[in-house]
Amino acid sequence: MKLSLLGIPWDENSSHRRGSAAAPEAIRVALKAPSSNLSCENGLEFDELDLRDCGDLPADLSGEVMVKRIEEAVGAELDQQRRVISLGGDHAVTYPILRAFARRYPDLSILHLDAHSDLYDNFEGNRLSHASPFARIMEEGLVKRLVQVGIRTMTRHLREQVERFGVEVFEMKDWRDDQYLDFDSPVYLSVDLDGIDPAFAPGVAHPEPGGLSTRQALSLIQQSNGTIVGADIVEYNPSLDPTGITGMVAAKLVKEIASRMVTTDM
Ligand SMILES: [Mn+2]
Repeated sequence: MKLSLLGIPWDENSSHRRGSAAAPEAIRVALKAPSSNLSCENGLEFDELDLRDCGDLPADLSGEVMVKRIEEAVGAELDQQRRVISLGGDHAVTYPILRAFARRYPDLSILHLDAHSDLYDNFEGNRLSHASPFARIMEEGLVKRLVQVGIRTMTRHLREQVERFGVEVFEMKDWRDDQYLDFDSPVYLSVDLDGIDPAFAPGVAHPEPGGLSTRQALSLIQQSNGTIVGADIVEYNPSLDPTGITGMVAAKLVKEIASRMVTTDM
C-alpha cells in the first residue's frame, strides 16, 4: 500500500492563537529526532514503508484559493491509489481534504479525535473557521458517518448540530477503554492534538483538561476495525511547545497511523 505525506501550513482560520502553520516542518523534525527511532509498534519500520513526502503546500495561499489547492493536492495523491496523511495546520484543513476523499470514497466514515466537536455553523462569522469543518462536511453530505471521541466542550448550539447531522459522539466523560468502535466502510481519521490531554500534548492553542492519554489515542487507532484510507493530524502549535513533547506525540501518531494503514487492504 502506497502512502503520501502532505504538509498544509495553513492557520488563518484559527480563532484564538495562530501558529499551527509551523507544524508540518516541526513534525518532520520530530520524526527524525535522535531520541527516538522509526520502528512502529506493529513491527514495521517507518522508513521502509512505501511513503512519499509531498512536502508542504505554499504557505502564502488563503481563503477559497487554499481550499481549492488542498482539495486538488489531496485528490492527485488519491488518484494514484495512495493513502494520504496530512499534517496541518489548524482543523480547517479537514473540510477541503474531505471534499477530495468524498469524490473517491462515496461511503466514507470519519473517526474524529478532539476536545471539540468543531460543528459550529460559523465561528465569529467565519464559515471556514477551524471550529466549523465538520458542519461543512456534514452539510455537503461528504461522509456516511461521523464518529467523535474525546469531546468535552459541548455547547447548546453544538448539541443541536449533533442532532441535526446525526453525529455519533462519545463524550470524554463517557469514554471507557473497552469501548469498541465498529466500522463497516473505509475510515478517515482526523486527529486534533487537543483531543489528547494537555498533560501529554500541551502544545495546542485550545488546551482542554480531561482528555485522552497518548496511549488511549494510540490504542483507539490500533484497535478499532475498519480500513484507514486517510488521516490528518492538526492543531499542533510548535510555538506553544517549548519542550517539543507535543511534536513527539504528533510524530508517534504519524508512525502508528502509517503502519496501521499499510496493514489493512480493501
Ligand atoms: Mn480541538
